[in-house]
Amino acid sequence: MTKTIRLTMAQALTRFLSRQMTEIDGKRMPIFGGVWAIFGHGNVAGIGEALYQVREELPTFRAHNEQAMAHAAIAYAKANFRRRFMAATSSIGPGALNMVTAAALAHVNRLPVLFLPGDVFANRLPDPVLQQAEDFSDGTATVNDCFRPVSRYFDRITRPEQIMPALNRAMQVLTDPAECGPVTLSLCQDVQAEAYEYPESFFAERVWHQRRPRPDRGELAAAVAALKGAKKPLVIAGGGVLYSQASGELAKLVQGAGIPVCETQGGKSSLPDDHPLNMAAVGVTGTSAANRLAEEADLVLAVGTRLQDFTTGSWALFKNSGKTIIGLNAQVFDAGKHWALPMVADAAEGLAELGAALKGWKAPAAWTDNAMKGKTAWQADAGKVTASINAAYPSDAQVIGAVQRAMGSGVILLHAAGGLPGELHKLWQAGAPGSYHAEYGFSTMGYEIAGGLGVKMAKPDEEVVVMIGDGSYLMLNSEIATSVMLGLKLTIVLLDNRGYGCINRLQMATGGANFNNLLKDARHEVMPDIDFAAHAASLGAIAEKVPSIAGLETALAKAKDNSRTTVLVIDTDPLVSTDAGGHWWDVAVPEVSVRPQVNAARKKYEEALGDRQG
Ligand SMILES: Cc1ncc(C[n+]2csc(CCOP(=O)(O)OP(=O)(O)O)c2C)c(N)n1
Ligand SMILES: [Mg+2]
Repeated sequence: MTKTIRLTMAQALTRFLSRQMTEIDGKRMPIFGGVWAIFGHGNVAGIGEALYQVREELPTFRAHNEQAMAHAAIAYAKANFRRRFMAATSSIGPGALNMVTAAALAHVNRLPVLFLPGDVFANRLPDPVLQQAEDFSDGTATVNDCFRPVSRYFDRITRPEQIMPALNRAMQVLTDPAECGPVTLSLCQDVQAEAYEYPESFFAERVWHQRRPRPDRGELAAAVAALKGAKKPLVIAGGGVLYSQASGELAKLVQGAGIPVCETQGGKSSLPDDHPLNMAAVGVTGTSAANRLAEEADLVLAVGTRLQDFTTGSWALFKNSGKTIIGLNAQVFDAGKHWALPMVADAAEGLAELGAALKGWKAPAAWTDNAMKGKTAWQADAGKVTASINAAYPSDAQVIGAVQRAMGSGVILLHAAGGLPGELHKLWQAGAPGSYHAEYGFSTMGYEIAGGLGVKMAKPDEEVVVMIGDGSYLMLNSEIATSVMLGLKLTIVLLDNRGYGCINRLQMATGGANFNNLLKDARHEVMPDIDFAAHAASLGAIAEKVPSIAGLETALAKAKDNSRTTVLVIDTDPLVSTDAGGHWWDVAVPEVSVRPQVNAARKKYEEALGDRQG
């Protein structure tokens, strides 16, 4: 006889989650770091009661906004290189839909997170329940169907026993390096509370290990042959290098073969900034050191990257028409992009096998030497734009310089949207793998503060520095209060340029009038003058507006000793960004317009389109 235990579906679910383990550096620990929850009628009695039962093994955290709590969960997984993750549960309707943007963020960035939104009654008897959207023709449709296109696996739980195969599948997706992404189990409210005789074996402790697929022999041989024939090879390191913790193998391969490396936003910190072969950022927000090599490269070894438009300059960057791209990626969809020679494998395994096969082979010394010269030239350019000045409105780059001087490279630096991603990608000198945390797959305004909180939960002993614009701050800042409540300190540097500076600059570059981006250019009766320091202080942070770059450095040095989240606000110039480095990006300009500036921008745009490789 199978031994069973009578539990509600929600109790079975939380008990199961609390028993899933992993091993990191030989230490066994729960794979779920906890559950973020905001309760409503759709989950308080079911999941809420069940989370209380396991609160010691599987802690529950309360947030102020469902999107933000999901951001924290996702950042936690990213900071853990996808080895550990979290769940996020909401009520039905608005609470659930607040998580959909975060689901898309995790989907784009290939990050594991378990969404547990409440759903309408499976028995339909109370319909329409509070917050139910009614479809006149489809009785099975609920708002939670919005999770389908942004989940790697979606299921609606309409019977209590169904949770068993669903959780089996969920764990496969969350722990697989290729499939990895958000899982949504939509939990009908009545079913959460329904009991079933679950087999005890379902709750046995399971240990999940990271799968590291090795390359196919044929694909490996083709990649080695292509590399050996290369005169101008270049590696692009993407986020997959970090998730695979392949930095050591990457360094070994490129040092052995003299191949320069450049990094995507997701891959930055794969090698430390001061590694002589690290040309740093590539693409639209790239360094001159990386981009001039990308233009000439005859072989591009793309490791663990989605090759998004910011990396490829909308496919106008790699100008060598005879080039070969090798796609080393755990996911076949990415490995074969743009007619690349696919090499489907874990990054560390793939790099190790390439390194072994290439032993003794070296790229022409002139190519490697030329790369290192370019790096020295770039460092001189970067030093100029990040140097300290005494101006009322410093640039983002000058603020970055101040943060770097005050905090060094030993912190975890986090950002997501606005002008900062471009500036930081070029200019931040990253240290250890994972010390640069960019959410630039979805570039979600409002990721920053909650994301910082998730990173701090994953790495409580590290100093987490969040850099954020005024626009992003105003969109989602509530988890400052949560960070104070949980005693998890963040250092937040808020750059106030009084509006959406980067989009205003993009508007001007595409011939547009200054319109609806900076606060001064938006329809208003009263010009806003927002006191960000007072706002942050009201949420419990230590907050200060600093008068200058020097003032920021002093305040940052002081903030190191603060035990509470600290927000430092500095006024900045909305019109300046770093010209050095960089590459064209495809932003469609109108074909006809009454504005001559738009027509002129269109002409330039059409010329640039001619550079795009097929
Ligand atoms: C949720 C979301 N809405 C809109 C955008 C488009 N967008 C990208 S940056 C930006 C402005 C950001 O303003 P701020 O945070 O002040 O940074 P700044 O551009 O001034 O550096 C906007 C609207 C986005 N990335 N995310
Ligand atoms: Mg701004």
